[in-house]
Amino acid sequence: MVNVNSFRKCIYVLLAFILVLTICLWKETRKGLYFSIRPESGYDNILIKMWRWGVLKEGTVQEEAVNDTSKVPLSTKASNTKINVTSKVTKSNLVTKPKKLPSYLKVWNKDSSSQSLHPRLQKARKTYLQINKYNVKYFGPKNTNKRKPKELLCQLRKRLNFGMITAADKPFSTSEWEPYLPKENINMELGRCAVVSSAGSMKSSHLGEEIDNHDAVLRFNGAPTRGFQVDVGEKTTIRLVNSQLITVEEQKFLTDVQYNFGTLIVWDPAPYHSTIQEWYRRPDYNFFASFKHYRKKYPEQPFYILNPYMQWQLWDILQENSPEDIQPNPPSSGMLGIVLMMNFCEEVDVYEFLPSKRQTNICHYYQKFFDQACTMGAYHPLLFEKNMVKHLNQGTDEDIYNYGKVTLTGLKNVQC
Ligand code: NCC
Repeated sequence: MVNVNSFRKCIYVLLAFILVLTICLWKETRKGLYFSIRPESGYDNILIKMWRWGVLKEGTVQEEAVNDTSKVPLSTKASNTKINVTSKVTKSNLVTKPKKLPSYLKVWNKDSSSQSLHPRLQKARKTYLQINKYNVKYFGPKNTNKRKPKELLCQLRKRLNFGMITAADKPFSTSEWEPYLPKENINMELGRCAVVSSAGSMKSSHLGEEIDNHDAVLRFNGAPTRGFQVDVGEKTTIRLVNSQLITVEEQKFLTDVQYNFGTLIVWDPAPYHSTIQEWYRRPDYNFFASFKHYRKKYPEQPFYILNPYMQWQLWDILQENSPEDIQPNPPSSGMLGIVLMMNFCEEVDVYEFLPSKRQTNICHYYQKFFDQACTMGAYHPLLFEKNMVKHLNQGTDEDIYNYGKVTLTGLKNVQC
């Protein structure tokens, strides 16, 4: 009898141990499914340090400049008001670092081809090319020899129309629309800006403080800050949302308080190079009623509709600079937000658009949903967008590897 009891006790202890072990393992997997090209390890960090101290010969490392921590108070006033937030980009906050990481620490390759995609995503790209939903007819050049970054910046500066829909634009120039639309275009002059991708790899990044130290921060769609401040910060100057988000009721756009901060900009996929009138008749998501509803509820909050031209002007530049056919669908909110900030700001730091060592198949930092398409693209030509952003990066591969951070120059600084 005694033996049976102690046997039972042993079994209970064993079961309790297995349970604790399972919980621990489950918690670990929730932190993220990492598949960095090399396993993330202390060894990597030692190698990076050796390289930075000059023990490894990949380049001479200069002392890192201290981050500019000056916080400029933000004011987001009602529409039509010029928003002017600048902390000058000076030599002291530009970091001089070597461009190359040791070759065994890989970051995004600017010449990535669709061949490197998972077969499912390759198939998705081909299907979108066949469907050609937006009736894309592209007859321009396809560039196999990449343009120099400066030429590419000039293309962006000269060819993109960054305007928003105003009350003067037909068919919005009616008394019905007048109360909802700004009379003038958006006018922002910003200094150092941050763009925060919604990628799962933002999780555990501890980038919150660095992000909030920028003069202005742009976020996307339903990406929350509450509960994630340590990793993504809390400052929200602009939130760029797609028309699906504001139309679909489950997204709670009209009721969730997280949308009540900063300036909102909505965009909607339009037919290829259509006029505003054509697009108005055939929007991808009929978001206009929802837009008006929100404006009525929060009339003081600046809320703009991005003109439908910019998405396809940007798409043309992406296609022109890619040797392959890219998906004939508009660029992602991420890419649209990056070029918008390049237009508004003197300098733009983009976080986790190019994946860091924390790369994961978890789609968003705020959801437990796995899909490689979120990072590599299925509907959006994300792969090609990321190639372009890598090509334009003025920061270092080390910053990409550690922080998923690329630094882009403001378009106003570009002499064309
Ligand atoms: O997922 P989404 O994008 O809201 O992400 C915003 C931008 O962050 C970059 N990103 C995101 C995840 C990831 N793993 N890597 C990344 O680089 C991308 O640049 C992305 O644009 C969108 O672009 O608007 C998109 O919106 C969602 C969805 O509509 C909204 O989240 C609202 O729910 C789309 N998902 C679906 O339709 C299911 C997504 O395809 C594109």
